[in-house]
Amino acid sequence: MFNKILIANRGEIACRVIQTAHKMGIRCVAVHSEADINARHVAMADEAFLLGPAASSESYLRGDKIIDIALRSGAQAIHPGYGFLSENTQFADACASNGLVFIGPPASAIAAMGSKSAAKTIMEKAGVPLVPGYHGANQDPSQLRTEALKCGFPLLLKAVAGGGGKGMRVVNQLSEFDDALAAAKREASNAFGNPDMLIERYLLQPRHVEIQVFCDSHGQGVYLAERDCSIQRRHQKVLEEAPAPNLSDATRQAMGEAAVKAAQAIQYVGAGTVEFLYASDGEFFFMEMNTRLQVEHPVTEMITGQDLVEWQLRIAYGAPLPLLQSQIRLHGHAIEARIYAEDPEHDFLPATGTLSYLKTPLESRHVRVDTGVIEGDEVSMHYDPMIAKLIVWDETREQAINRMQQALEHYRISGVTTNIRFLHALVDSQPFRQAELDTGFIEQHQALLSPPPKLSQAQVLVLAAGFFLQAQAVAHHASTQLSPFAQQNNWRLNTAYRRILPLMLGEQLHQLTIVHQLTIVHQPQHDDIHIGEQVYQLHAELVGDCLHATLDGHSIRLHGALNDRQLTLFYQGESYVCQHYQEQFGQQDHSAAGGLTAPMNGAVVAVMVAKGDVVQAGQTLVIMEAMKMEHAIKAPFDGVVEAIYFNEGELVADGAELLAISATEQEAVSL
Ligand code: MV4
Repeated sequence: MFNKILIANRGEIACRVIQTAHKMGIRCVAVHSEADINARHVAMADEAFLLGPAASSESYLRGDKIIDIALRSGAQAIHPGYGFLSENTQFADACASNGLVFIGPPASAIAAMGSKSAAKTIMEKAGVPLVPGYHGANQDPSQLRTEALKCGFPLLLKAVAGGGGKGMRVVNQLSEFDDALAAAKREASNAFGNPDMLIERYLLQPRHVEIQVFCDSHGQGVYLAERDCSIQRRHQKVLEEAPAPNLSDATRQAMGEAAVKAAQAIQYVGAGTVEFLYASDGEFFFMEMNTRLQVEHPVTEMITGQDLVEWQLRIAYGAPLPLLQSQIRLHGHAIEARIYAEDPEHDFLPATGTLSYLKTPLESRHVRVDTGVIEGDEVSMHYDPMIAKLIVWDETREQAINRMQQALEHYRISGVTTNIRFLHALVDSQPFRQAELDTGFIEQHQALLSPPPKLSQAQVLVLAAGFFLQAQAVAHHASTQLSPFAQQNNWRLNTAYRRILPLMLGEQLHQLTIVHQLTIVHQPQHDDIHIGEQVYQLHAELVGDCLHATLDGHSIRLHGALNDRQLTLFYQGESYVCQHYQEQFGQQDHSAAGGLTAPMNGAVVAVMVAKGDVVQAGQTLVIMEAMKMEHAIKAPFDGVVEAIYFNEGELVADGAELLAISATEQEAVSL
């Protein structure tokens, strides 16, 4: 076996490969960009080399540098992971010509799947079922029109050079054909530099079912069942599961055998995935072949009990397949959810930020977390926004779904917006539970996937107040427990005291009044929390970062992450962010300098004084707003307002002088 390999990737897949390599006693060389110097994959590896700046084009895509590092470090093979260089024929060739093993298929097999029409021709010859249509070389518009008529409508125009959903166009009737063809060709020319099209009958509501195949360098091939990856959003997979629900053993076998034939038709070696469209009537058709290990491989591992990275390494070393087809058994059901840094409420825009709080569910034989990040890491815009893959396994699909829900509830992230709530709604939806899967699922069930929040605004505020108070009490206790004054509450028995807690939730500021009811005999101590006219009775205790709360007789447990004045509450797969609002007291250094300047870019929302007014130190002069937060600008000393430079509603720049006051008497000395 190899004794040292280089992993030409980052993130969770690099970590995943290192884990298996170490299990097999293989040393690992990591490569990384400047941005990833402290990344988990670098820490896990035995040694690591800097590639270059954060941009992939200057780091993880630099095949030349990577080969150089492999040679220098004495690595015998390169694992490309997925993405980046994993399906790059030049890189695979360059490895070979430098005496390095590319842990993947031969370059010729990658190339054979590069063109859709060439791939279809190969598959047709190998007897793999294809969607009826045309994939010939004759691209004459009149020829294509004739083929369209033969195919029937609706049909799909696909760019020969396309893939992953790019360069496709549905044509519903003949009258639309000429225009659609011209437009599709233009698009394909621009996107891929190749205008060629193929024509396929357009399948309605198909499922995406893919077969995991492995071939060794001795001509043997096996399939390791299938994955249903129908739950996608704009051709991005969101949930994957194995086995595919409601797929008969006969179909599994037929699809598996077709997939192995497909792989063998291109002299495949290593891990590959053959994707099929699975029609509602049970027919299946070859879609494309991915010549790499895929993101969703863990669900296959969970139901087969096999380590697919180990299979890759053994096969790359020249060993035969670890198992015969007859030895591959399936057990139970696995589901993977991809946790992305994105905002489902804003069109799934990628999110960035610092993972200031990151807690993962406990791992077991039921729960697996594949990730490349740790608490404190930055999610930047340079790389894929996937934070982690959460994989669950259980005996039945229904139990696996329950596991997934629970595991998602135990995945807590703050600092970066994620799709966890969306995933939770997805796995909990009736149509998903009933396995009504097709590639249009997410679009079709949008309403179900953004359900109303489980906690009302008032509940969130009260629970947040409880968290803030308890966190403060814990901090206070820690600092005073040795002091005789720690016992002071005893002589305040049977009294109550109140405080005001201003909380920002969303864009709204709420003034909560908290009346602390001290111990009354036989009644636990609690707080009366007033929000407007309403009063809520809360008893709360903080255990670590878990709040045990009883709110009006309902006991609730929820976790919180306190970061400075910002609190994220986690409840049943949802998170709520609120802010302990604090007026910005004229920014100390500003008042020390007597400067009455804007502390940030913002708007003047209120001018509280007029020219000539006598003001006292600490009096609010102007209220500004920035980032939806109000800031009070206060008088640094007693004085008289000499001039006001801005009116209400005006925008001001950071540092702009807002008004001038002259100090009374000797206070002026401090200026
Ligand atoms: C299709 C199809 C329906 N009929 N081909 C999209 C990605 C590309 N690899 C193939 N795709 C499709 N091809 C025919 N003849 C529907 C899709 C499709 C799809 C396929 C798999 C997963 C998600 C999808 C989402 C939209 C469309």
